[in-house]
Amino acid sequence: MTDEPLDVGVLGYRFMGKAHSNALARLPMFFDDAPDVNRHTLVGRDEEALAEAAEQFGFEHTSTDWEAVVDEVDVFYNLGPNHVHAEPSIAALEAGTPVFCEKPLAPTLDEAEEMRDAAADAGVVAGCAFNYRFVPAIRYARNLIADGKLGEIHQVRGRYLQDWLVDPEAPWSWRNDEEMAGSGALGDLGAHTIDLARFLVGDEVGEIDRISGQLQTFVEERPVAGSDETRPVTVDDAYTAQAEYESGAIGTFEASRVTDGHKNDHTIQIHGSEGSLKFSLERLNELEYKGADHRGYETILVTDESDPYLEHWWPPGHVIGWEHTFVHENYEFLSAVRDDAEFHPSFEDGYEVQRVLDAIERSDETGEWVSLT
Ligand code: 4PW
Repeated sequence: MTDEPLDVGVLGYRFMGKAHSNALARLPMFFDDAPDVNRHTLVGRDEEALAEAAEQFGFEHTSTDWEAVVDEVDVFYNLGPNHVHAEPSIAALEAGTPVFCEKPLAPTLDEAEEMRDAAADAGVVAGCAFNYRFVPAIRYARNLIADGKLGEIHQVRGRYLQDWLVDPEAPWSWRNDEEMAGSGALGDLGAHTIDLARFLVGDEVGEIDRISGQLQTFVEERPVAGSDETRPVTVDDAYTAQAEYESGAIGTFEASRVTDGHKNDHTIQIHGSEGSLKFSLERLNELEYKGADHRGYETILVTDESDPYLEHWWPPGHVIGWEHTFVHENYEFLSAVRDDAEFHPSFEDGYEVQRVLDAIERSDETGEWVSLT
């Protein structure tokens, strides 16, 4: 345990770079007991864009050389595209530097396995940034489930729907490329739902025992921004899957980036012998709960001081948003680094999710159920 400020190096300065930098800036203002953090070095390839981002996000230094940075800082954040998750993260771990890596852990199961093993060998904190575990209403739901309020868990239903690729003219990006992303909606969105289900009911239902799934690509090529060229789309636009857990509970999962009208619709439902729960990211301050003695669902507003993380924010009813999930996960991750304590979701958790993603892809290829245990 150390009280020295932690020097953080961050690779990536786009969407996730901004979300985590905002969280680091908010921590001292709202979480008194969070470790002190220096936004030390921002890492990227384009010097001009990097300098601009560093200024905007409050970083002291920039670097185009991640290899030098992983050894120099106290904590390394890997927020780059999926194909740059493995090498820098493993190098940081080999240098004894704790790592926080965006999801999915890697584009392939082999790389995820190498990352998991590197974390185990290094014996330092290695976290996979599944931020939706840190929504207060999700924590509240997990506590209800752990208290037995739903009875025996029978069914899990999860979907994550977006629509930013429904337009065939939406430009090609690394997220459309198998080499760089691994998979499409499956890894980008489905990974979150599979992790959330593990977090909510993993203790009750165990791991997924077998799964079957299908992937579909509706738009085969997309224009390259600023040119007349197109590039092939080599990942899925959407997937569906059905699963059986070790306990015999069953689950259905789906994700899509082409579901017109759904911007960021991450919804999970849990059904047990004595009750049900529904959560939707579009109403993230609420949880719908039906107990055994209720005729229907009641809506619980999860904004009280006694609710998870909420004593740090505003009075009851003063709702929080998507960006707060990043503050909460950074608080937990950095506290674990300072205290040399356990942190979840870990690289091991990220690897377990990757096994499921890989099994769904294999099921799509063979048309068969795939066994995971
Ligand atoms: O959580 C989501 C991600 O996994 C985000 O809201 C955006 O869609 C960014 O990447 C995916």
